[in-house]
Amino acid sequence: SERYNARDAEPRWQRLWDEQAIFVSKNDDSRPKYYVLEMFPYPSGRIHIGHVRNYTLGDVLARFMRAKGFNVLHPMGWDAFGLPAENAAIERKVAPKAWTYDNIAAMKKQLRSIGLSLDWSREIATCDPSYYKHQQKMFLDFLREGLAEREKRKVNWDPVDMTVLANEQVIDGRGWRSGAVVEQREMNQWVFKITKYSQELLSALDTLDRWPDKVRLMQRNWIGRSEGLLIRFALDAATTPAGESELKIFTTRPDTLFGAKFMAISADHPLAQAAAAKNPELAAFIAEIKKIGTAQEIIDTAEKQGFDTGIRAVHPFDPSWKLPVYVANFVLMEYGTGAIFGCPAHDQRDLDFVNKYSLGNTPVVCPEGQDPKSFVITDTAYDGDGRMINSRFLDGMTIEQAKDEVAKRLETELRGNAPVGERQVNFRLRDWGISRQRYWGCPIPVIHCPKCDVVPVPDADLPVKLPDDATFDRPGNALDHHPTWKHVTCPKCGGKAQRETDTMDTFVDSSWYFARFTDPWNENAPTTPAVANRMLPVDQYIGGVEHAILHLLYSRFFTRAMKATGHIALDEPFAGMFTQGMVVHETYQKADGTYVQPADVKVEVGGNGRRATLLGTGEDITIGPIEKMSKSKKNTVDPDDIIETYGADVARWFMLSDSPPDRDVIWSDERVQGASRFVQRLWRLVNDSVELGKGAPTARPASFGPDATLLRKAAHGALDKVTTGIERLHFNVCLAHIREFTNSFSEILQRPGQPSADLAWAIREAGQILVQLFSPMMPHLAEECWQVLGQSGLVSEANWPQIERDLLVEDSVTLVVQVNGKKRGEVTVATAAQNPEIEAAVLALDAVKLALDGKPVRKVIIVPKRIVNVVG
Ligand code: ANZ
Ligand code: ZN
Repeated sequence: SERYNARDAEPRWQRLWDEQAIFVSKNDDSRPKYYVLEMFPYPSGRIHIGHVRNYTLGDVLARFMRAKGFNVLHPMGWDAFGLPAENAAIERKVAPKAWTYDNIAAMKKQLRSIGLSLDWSREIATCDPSYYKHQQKMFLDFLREGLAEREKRKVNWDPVDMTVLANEQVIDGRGWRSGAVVEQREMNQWVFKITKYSQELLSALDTLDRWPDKVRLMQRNWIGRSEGLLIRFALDAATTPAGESELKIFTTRPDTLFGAKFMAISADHPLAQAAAAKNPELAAFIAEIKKIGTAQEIIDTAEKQGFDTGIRAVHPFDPSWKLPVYVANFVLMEYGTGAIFGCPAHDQRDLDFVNKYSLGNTPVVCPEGQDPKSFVITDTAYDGDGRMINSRFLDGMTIEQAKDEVAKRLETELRGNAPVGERQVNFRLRDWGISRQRYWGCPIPVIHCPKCDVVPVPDADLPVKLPDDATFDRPGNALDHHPTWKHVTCPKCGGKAQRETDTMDTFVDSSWYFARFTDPWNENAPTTPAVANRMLPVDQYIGGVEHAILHLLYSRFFTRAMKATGHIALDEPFAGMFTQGMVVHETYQKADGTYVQPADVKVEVGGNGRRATLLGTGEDITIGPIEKMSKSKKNTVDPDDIIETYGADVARWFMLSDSPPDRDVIWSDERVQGASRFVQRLWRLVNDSVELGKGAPTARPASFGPDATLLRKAAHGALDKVTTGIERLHFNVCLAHIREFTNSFSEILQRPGQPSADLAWAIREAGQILVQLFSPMMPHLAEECWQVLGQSGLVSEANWPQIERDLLVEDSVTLVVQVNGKKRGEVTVATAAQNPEIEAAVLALDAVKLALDGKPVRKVIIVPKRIVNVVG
């Protein structure tokens, strides 16, 4: 038979699948549903190899579940708002909308060429008014429900992109895109009240047992729950500015109160402001430390600095004990109360601080087994377990007991009418600031009226559409510059008013697209609740671990907020989550350090290992480390090139073959070529099997001879293993089983002579099973083979083969044979063999006779399925 020609076959099958709408899923389908979703792409212009991996993983599962009889929902769309479109507008003078839709068209073509089983009838682009109209509606619903609010906030301002950034978009104090040093500004911002759900978002993580532990842990840490105590420290009146009398702190370690050496407050704390009013030096210090901003990484790494305000606080358990109050750069206003007491012996930051300002330390927790008298702290704080020391009435207690004792005493002690201490749970999670000063995003549908303040845009006026004629000739928000767009009349009083010109963070767009996919045709509402509730949750979501925190957390919040506003009736959007590894590749550098593309390098394996030279010039090239594919390192491969050269099936097979899907896979041309050879091998094998299976009877033979049984066992064994492998997403293991089965299959096909009728039947069966097994991974080749097998219809629509469990039973077992406890050999017997049979087989072994050396057998001990010990 001829070689398999992917270039001819692949587009042909893609067209056919399309024409017959094979992968379109209907909402009124009565079969059980299965929702497979991969994170939808940003339309940057080109599909990259990471997309190919992501979508192939999802596609294998989708095709498999379809064959298993599910109504599979496998949609695709575009996360289409965002900065790059505006940058393109600035750099290339092309409108963001045109740029985006051109990219979508180009990428859609690329996606089609991969042969994905996608339901394109549900395609959505988040920049389409028919999508963001509903997002605006939900914003207004959230506003009514108290889940959206306007708030004056200190924000990270990117002076180059001229926009507010979320904390996570600030990396090492710089904007994630512009790289500019981020400034702090107070601005009116729209926020979503995600913190209303802090505890719920945390607790529900325990129910997500089909999520990676790693991701759940990251979310837990991000939410950051801590149990602690609020303590009101009295301030020494003589040292305190008028109007101030106490300092409220939050601590998770009230047990360490007797080790306190100082108090510290944030530069933004009102007490700091009050003290600075009379102290220019302090005011200057505050101005200085505010420059470093609020980004967590910076604060954690910056040198600890403080300034003594002169104010003294009174220890809650000892009126004569006065503690100095510092303004310190490591205390954040946004967490707890913006004030702390410092216990240097047991907190590293506090220790660094006292060591700088010579305030000393007193250990109050002593590790078990350590003599308290010799326990001193110098440079390393002790944060482990132990018993209380130097702590008066707490001495001898465990940390937990001491925490409880302090809480009890301070809870019951009153000052004024209020208790001095109060137990409190704090979360690190902040409300989600969604305002962005950008054009290419979803407009926030409110109007600012000088008389009526903030007025929601009436539902009937939605969507608030972006103007198509924005200009990008100066920095800042093009919506704000637009000559007419923002000028409107107030819907309430009819007076002159202005539209909100902030647009929503693009994370909002991706927080509910999975729900929209369930009924993207509904023009009147974001979802059709009855449909959404039936089709959700997403059964398997697949994407990069870079979205492990924000996107997933925001989506979990959004689902709850949509439930609160009646759009949906569930809490958790993603029942199963899978984070895929990256595609990585070696890097190649010239002597001058510039990177060159893999395509321009020749790698040879010689006596001294691998050596690389530049094609053409023969210049020496340094082989660098294996890294994530990136444009800057030039270690990318273009999916189009691969598909053009080898076909989509080869690219898909390679993506699945080498590593478990959650690990990185190293791109290797040799292995891609290996996959390509395997495709031809399968093609030949299937054709040969048709040839040899020709004489097979239509009816299943009443019995099978040894060869046929061997083949049937191999086929059903592979079927069994691939089935569970796909269910567990162990795709690389599945591929190994398919290869193994291919080997046994071709061995049998190569036997000389014409196969008997039963073997011919088994060959035909094995051919069918083989094609179905690889059909989720290499669907085009599988369709082509399916035809060769003489099957009617499409393999994409065939039911998954039934496993004959009887064939999976191992019919022989191998036992270790010992004589007087020493291993002498092995024996293989029928699984069904009884003890006398086994005994006879063992005693007949030469090795056993030799070891017994003529002595009589006293006993034979048989450990079923494992060991036979002959005692002589
Ligand atoms: C005294 C103490 C002694 C503390 C000790 C720790 C160890 P988590 O677990 O993250 O909630 N803290 C409280 N508010 C702060 C703020 N706004 N900025 C910086 N630090 C703040 O951390 C709680 C601990 O972080 C609190 O407990 C407080 O220091 C500090 F041996 O109080 B601790
Ligand atoms: Zn008005």
